[in-house]
Amino acid sequence: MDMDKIRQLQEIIDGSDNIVFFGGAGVSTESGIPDFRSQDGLYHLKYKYPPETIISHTFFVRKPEEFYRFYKDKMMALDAKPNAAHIKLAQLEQAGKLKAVVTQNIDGLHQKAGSREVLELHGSVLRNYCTRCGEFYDAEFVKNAEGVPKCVKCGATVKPDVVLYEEGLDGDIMSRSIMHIQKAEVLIIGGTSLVVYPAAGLIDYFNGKKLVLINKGATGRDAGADLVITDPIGEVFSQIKV
Ligand code: CNA
Repeated sequence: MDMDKIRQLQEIIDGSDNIVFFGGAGVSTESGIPDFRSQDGLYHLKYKYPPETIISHTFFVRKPEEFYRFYKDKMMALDAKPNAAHIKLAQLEQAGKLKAVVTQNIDGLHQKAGSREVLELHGSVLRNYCTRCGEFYDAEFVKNAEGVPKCVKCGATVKPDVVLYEEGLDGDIMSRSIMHIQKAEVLIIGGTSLVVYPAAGLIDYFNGKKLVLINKGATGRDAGADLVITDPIGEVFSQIKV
């Protein structure tokens, strides 16, 4: 690990009480959840259809059995535990230094670690609703259902509160995310390839002092960052003192 860069990150964190974190699937790989674009990510596995196709709205409507086979197997990691990155971010919020976590993740691990202001741009596997009557179902209900989960009240298909390809993002969550990023003094971006839009475009609203990027692979934003760290994000945060 590049300890000089860790020292620089510690200095940036020590010097601000207005930090926002923007993250993606790479934040949870050290919790055992595969991301999309790493070498061992879901996009490199061989399926009958590419993952982008399976987790699209059209596919959900047309082939719900196949959607749920993939989704339950690959995207519902209900036993995963927060790693040092999730935990340290929650502690930074508790210490009054971090104002919000804006995440593309759908795994609920930031909340499990104790973070309170978590803006889930792409929803959460932990919430599911009947497509007809709106009845709420938890993740266990979906995971344990045989095949496609059906509403016990009206019999219609239950859908995860997850933003599938072709679906729009929630306007309120978008505007709250923009508000936090616009007001931030330090923006730490971590574990994201920054290629999924409109989420990745939110970082353009940052107008603060220090931009930090913690990502194993290179991103299109490395050149504009004040500090770029390419070590695993959980290991990086495990070195940070709150
Ligand atoms: P991505 O495109 O798969 O990119 C992940 C990035 O993280 C890559 O650039 C990796 O190099 C990097 N990375 C992987 N592990 C680490 C690590 N330990 N430390 C530092 N960097 C690491 O994922 P994005 O989030 O950018 O793409 C957005 C998609 C992925 C969103 O729609 C998510 O919903 C979706 N997703 C979420 C989860 C989850 O909730 N945990 C899992 C898989 C996919």
